[in-house]
Amino acid sequence: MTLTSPIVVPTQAFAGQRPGTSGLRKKVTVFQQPRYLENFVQSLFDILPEQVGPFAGQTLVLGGDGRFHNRVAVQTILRMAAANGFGRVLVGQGGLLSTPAASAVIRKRGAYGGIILSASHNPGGPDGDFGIKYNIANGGPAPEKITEAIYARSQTIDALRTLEGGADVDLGTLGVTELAGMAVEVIDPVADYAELMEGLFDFDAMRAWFAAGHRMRFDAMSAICGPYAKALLEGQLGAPAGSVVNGEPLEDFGGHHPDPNPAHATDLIAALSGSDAPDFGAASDGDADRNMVIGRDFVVTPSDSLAVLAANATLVPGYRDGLAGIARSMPTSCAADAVAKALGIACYETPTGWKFFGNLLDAGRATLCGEESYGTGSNHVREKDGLWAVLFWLNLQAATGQSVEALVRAHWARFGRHYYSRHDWEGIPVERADALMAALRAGLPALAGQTLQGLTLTQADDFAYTDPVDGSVSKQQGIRLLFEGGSRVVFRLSGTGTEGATLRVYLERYEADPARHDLPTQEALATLIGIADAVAGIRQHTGQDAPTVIT
Ligand code: VG1
Ligand code: CO
Repeated sequence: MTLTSPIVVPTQAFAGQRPGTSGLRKKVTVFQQPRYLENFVQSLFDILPEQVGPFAGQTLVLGGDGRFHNRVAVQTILRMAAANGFGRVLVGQGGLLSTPAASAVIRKRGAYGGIILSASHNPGGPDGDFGIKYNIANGGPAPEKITEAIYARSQTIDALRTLEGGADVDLGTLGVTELAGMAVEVIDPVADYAELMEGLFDFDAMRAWFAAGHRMRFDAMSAICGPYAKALLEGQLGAPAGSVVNGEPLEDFGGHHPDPNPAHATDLIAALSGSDAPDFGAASDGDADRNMVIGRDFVVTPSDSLAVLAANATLVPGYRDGLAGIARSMPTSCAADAVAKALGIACYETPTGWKFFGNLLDAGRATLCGEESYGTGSNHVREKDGLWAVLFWLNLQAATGQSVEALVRAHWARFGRHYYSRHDWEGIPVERADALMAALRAGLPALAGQTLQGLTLTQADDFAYTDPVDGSVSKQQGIRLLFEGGSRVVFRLSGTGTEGATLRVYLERYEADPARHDLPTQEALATLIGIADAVAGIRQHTGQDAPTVIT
């Protein structure tokens, strides 16, 4: 038997280990460099005692979305956690945990925090992306103060603590083993999460809905939601076997982009078209925190989804008593604001990224949260939650007997429609993208009060957010052009990509008149699309003719 003993290994800093919108994401090949992952993890362990408090003897949750490099990384982190003095690691069987399940486990087990291995919606495989993020004791993504401290430490780090000798920990069998004095508990990745869902939704009503012959197709995109969706939809709710497709997690997601939107989930869109299609379609992303929901021949925007869930929340047992408030990221449409106003509750506007919702949820100010990027969630965890949103929609259909399309159309008739689209310009050389944003920023003062293509600008600014709970300030979170009548154009650069820069252009127009609720979205937004290009000079700066992805 080889002895396993703690060692200190010298190391050198790597440039660029700054977490973005959601953790540190790089190419797998970058993470495969010796000590790259180790440096980041040690930087995290180095700053935690001062930023959060001592962790000696405490519990860490660990798991990932199963993408390529997950298995290697889990073993590395187990050794480092033991060498750094954690008392116990709860790790999902096979090293797997979806992002929302990790959040649920951290909260339920009272863990000190958790490490989630995922690059979420980014492609995987040996040439794809890998990622790591840290979640705090509330189950949510570490706030900027912590991510910035990790980054700062990563730039001065010179030594790592790990173990030498010994074999890999067996993660295939549930139960507890020991690693250099630390307990490693392999847990069922689905159990805690499934129990939480049962407490929120009317499972009997949903069972009856399926028993009555309704059909759904859930596309797990060969990512981590498969086991969760199968256990809940097919296992507990009685959806016919085969309702969950692409339900086996694959290390390379079958070569696809595990990004649930109409541009990447084309199979699902096709399968939901025609009179013989299932009643309900849904998909989730690499780490199962995003969702797309669609009806038969009917796509729902994530912004509308948040608003519909909020407006109907009291039909669902877990939200029967109503909502404390709603929070949405700034680029997300104002559909949720209209609902909040009608309900007489607050609606918060935060920067992009789930980490900004944590304080509002902890303080009991918001109950539901959402982002335009196919992310929806509530105070049940501190992450967005793909399957939760799907169950919510199922519960609404079961409770009302109405189709997805009928629910959304009734919503528009009551609140008006917020036409919405996001145009992504990917693969822009970083200097060019930076130049575009700098020019936009510089041009802001001259814009206010102008009339552009017939629309009057009421405000043009760079969004800054002051957290109402802890007072922390986040600046330069996106350039906004706000027009009379509620139209908006927002520009920001992505913080999750690993190649060049991605410009995201968010477009929104409000339409109260039901007679005009059936326009094709891009047509409804044509004027704003023209304004966006004219003001930002997108084609000129990028040298590209058209956005690469439109959702
Ligand atoms: C994108 C989305 C953002 C989301 C983030 C993480 O960030 O726009 O809304 O919170 O991804 O989602 P960015 O910086 O690329 O625009 V996930 O499911 O990839 O963790
Ligand atoms: Co995700």
